[in-house]
Amino acid sequence: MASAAVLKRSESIADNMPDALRQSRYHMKKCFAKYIEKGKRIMKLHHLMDELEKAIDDKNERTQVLEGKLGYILCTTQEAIVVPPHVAFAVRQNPGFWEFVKVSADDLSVEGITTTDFLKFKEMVYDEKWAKDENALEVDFASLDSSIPHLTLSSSIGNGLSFVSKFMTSKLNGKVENAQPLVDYLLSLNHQGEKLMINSTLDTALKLQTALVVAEVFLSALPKDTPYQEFELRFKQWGFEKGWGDTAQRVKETMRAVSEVVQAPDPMHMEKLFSRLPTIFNVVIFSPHGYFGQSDVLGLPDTGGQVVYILDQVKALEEELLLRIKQQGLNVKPQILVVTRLIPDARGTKCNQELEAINGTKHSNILRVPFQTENGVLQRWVSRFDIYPYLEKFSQACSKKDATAKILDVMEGNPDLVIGNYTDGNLVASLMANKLGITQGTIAHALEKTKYEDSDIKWKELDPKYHFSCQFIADTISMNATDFVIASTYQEIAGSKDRPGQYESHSAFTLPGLCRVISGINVFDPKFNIAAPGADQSVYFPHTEKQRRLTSFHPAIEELLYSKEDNNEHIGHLGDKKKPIIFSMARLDVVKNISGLTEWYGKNKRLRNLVNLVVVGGFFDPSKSKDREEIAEIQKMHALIEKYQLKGQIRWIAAQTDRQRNSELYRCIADTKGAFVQPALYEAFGLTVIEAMNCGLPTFATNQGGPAEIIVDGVSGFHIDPSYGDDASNKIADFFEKCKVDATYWNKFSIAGLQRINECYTWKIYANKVLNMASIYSFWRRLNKEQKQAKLRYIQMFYNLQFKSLVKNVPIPSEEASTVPKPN
Ligand code: UDP
Ligand code: LCN
Repeated sequence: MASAAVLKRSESIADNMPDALRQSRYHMKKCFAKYIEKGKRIMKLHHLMDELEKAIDDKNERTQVLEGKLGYILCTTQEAIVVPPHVAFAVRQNPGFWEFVKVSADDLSVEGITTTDFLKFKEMVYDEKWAKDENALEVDFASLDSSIPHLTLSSSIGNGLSFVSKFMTSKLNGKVENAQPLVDYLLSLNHQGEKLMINSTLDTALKLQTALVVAEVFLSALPKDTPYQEFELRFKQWGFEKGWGDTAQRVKETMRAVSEVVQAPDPMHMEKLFSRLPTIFNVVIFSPHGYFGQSDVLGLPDTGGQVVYILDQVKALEEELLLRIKQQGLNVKPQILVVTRLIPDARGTKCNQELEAINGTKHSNILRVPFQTENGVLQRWVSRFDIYPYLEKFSQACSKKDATAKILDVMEGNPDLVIGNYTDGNLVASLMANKLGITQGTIAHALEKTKYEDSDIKWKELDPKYHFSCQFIADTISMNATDFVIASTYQEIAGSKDRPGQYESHSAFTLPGLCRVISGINVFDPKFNIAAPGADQSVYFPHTEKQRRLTSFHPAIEELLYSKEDNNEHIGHLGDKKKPIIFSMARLDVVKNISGLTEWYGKNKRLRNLVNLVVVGGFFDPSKSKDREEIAEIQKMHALIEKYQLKGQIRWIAAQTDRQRNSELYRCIADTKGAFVQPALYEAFGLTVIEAMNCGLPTFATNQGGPAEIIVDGVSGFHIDPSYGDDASNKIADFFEKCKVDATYWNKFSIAGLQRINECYTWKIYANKVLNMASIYSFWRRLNKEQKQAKLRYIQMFYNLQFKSLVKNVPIPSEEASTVPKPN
C-alpha cells in the first residue's frame, strides 16, 4: 500500500491535495461518491483503500493513483470523517505532525480546517447537537504553553532532558548576573533544614564565581583523595556547605562544573552539574491499583508488569541514590516509599499489611493505605477501571488515615520527588505534588486510549464498563501537571511512521457531551523523556553462566516441561524431547495473543516438525477465572489444541508466580536452543522480551509497540507482525531451519540480543537517567514558575468542574456483592 511519492516538508496537504485530486479527477469523483454513499461515518485507512479499490477497478490505473501524491496523502491519513457532501481527513505525515483538510465530494474542492473543526466533524457522526453547540466546552492546554520552548523535530521527541539543558544554557548565558537563578537554586538546597552547597555568604553569582576560584586553587594543592571533612570548616567560612563531593577531587570537579556554567554555560557542563547536585533523597512512588506485593500477586487481576517494573525500579533508584549521596560526601539515608492501597480482603497475599520492606533494598518500603468510603474502609479489590471514587481522599493529608499524611509521617517531612504510575497513580501524584509543591514525574505503562478503537468518540457506549471519561481526563490532567514524563520507548510517545503514539493520541480528542480537547498534550513538549526499564540481572542472567544457574529448580522444571500427565499446573505434553522449544509467557488477555501464537503454530506443519510449543499463562479451567476476557481465551486455547491436534507438541502451563524459577525456565528453554515468542496484538513495552533476551534466548516479538524498538529486526532478534500469522510462523520456521544447517546461527542471535540489552536496557542506565531528570526538571520548574502556576490553576478548574462530577458516575461496590473483575 506504500506510496512512492512524498511531499516536501514545506508542502501542506491543503496545498497539494487539489492538484493531486485534479490529476485523477474522474476516478476521484467516483471514489468520493463511494465514500459518502453510506452517509455519516468514520473511515480508517483500510476502509478508504477498500472503497478506492471498488471505485477504480482497473489495477494499473489504481496503482498509478496510489503511487502518486494522492496515494501518499491517503496512505498518511489516520482517519477520515464522512459528513456528506464532505469528507474530512486527518493526515499525519510524520510523528507528531497533523494536518486536517475537508474535501467536497461534489466538486473535489479542498479546504484546510482547524483541529476544532475536525473534531466537530467527528462529533457530527455521534452527537450532532453537541457538535453544533456553540458553547461546548473546549479544553486547550496549548494556550498556556506559549512561553515554553518546544522541540521541532520528530526525531528529537523524547529527548527533553538535553533540550532543556540547552535552553537553560541560553537562559543563564551572557553576563555573570544571568546565573543568579542558579545561585538562588543552590541557596535553596537543603536536607531536612540543613543547608547544602552554599550559604547566604555566596548569594550572588559574582561572589560565587570568586569563591570558586579561591576554592579550586586551594583544592589543587591537596591530595585527590583528601576527605571533605578535612577542609569542611574552611569551606564553610568561605560560604560553601556540604554536598560538593566526598573527596578533594570530586569537590573540585563539581566546582569546575559550576564555574563553567557561571562563566559560559554549555549543555554538557549543565547536565554534569545537575547529575551531581544533592537534590533528591526521598522519593514517593504511587501505584494504587491491583494487588501490589512482592510475592504471589502476579496473575491476580490488574497485577502485571507494572509491579515488576516498580520493584526493580526501586532497587535501581536506591542503589543509584546511595552512590550519588556517598559521592556528594553526605551521610544521609535515602528513602523510597511505594504507596499503594491496602486491601483487607488480601486473599493470602501481604496486601493487607501496612508497611513492608522491599527485598533487596536497605531503605525502601511499600506503604499501604486503605481506600475510605462513607461506610469506612473498602475491604475488597476493585478494578482499575472503577478506582476513581477513592483517589482524591487517598491523596489527601486531612486525616491521619490519608496517604499523604501517612507519607509525611513515615518520611518525617516532604518527599523531594513523587512519581506516579498508570492513570490512578499519576492522578494521585499530581494532586499530592501540587499540594506540596514538589517535583513530579509520571509513568503511563500503558495508556488505554489507543487500545480501543474510537474510544473517545464512543465514550458513552464504553463508559459503563470502563469509565473512560474519567480515565482520559485523568490522564490528560496528569500529563499536563507533571514536570517530566518517563516513557519506556519512543513509540509510546509518538508512535511510528504509520501509527500514532499513545501520548500523541491525546493531542486532540473529543468526548461529545463532556468536552472537546483541542490540545491535550504536545509530544514536542520537552517534558517527554525515554528511560527504558531493564530486567533484574541478578535474576535474569545468561544461560551460559553455568556457575550461577539455579540448578535446584531443574527437577521441577523438567517435570513442568516434560512429564506425561496433565495436572493443575500443566496440560498437553511434548512427545519429542529433542526438539527445541518456542516459548511464550503472558497474562491470558486477548491482546497478548497467546491463542494467536497457538493457532499459527497449529497451522504451520513445517514449524511443528521443527519445534515444540510451550506457553505459560492463565488457568485451564474457565470456572476458575472471573475475568470475561480470560474465560474466552481459555476456551479458545482448548478449542485450538483440539482443532489442530496439538497434544504431543504443546505444553500449556498455568500462570507462574516465582520469578526465580521463571528465570531458570527461560534459561532451560535456551538450553534446548529454542526461542521466545511475544506475539501480542499490541504491547506497550514488554518486560518478558527483556527477560528472555537477558537469559540469552533468541526472541521473536511483535512489531506493534515497544518490542519493535527493543529488537533490531534481523540483528538482535526478529520482529513478527501479529496481523500476518502465517508470515510470522514461517519466519520462526526459517530461523530454526537455518539453525539446523548452521550451528553458529542460534548463538549469533543469542549474543546479539544480550549485547542490545547491555547497551540500552539495564536498570543502571534507567536509574541514572531518571535521577538526572528529577534534578534538572526541579530547576526547570522554578525557571518557569509563573507559567506552571497558571497551568496548575487551569488544571484545578478542569479537575473540579469536570473530573469530580464524572467520578460520581462510578459505582462504589457494596461489600456483600461478589467481586467481578473487569477485563484487563
Ligand atoms: N509474568 C509472570 N508469570 C506469568 C506471566 C507473566 O511472572 O504467568 C511476569 C513476566 O515475567 C513479566 C511480567 O509478568 O515480568 C509481565 O510484564 P509485561 O511487561 O510482559 O506485560 P504486562 O503484564 O505488564 O502487560
Ligand atoms: C504495562 C504493559 O502493558 C507492558 O507492556 C509494560 O512492559 C509494563 O506495563 C511495564 O511498564
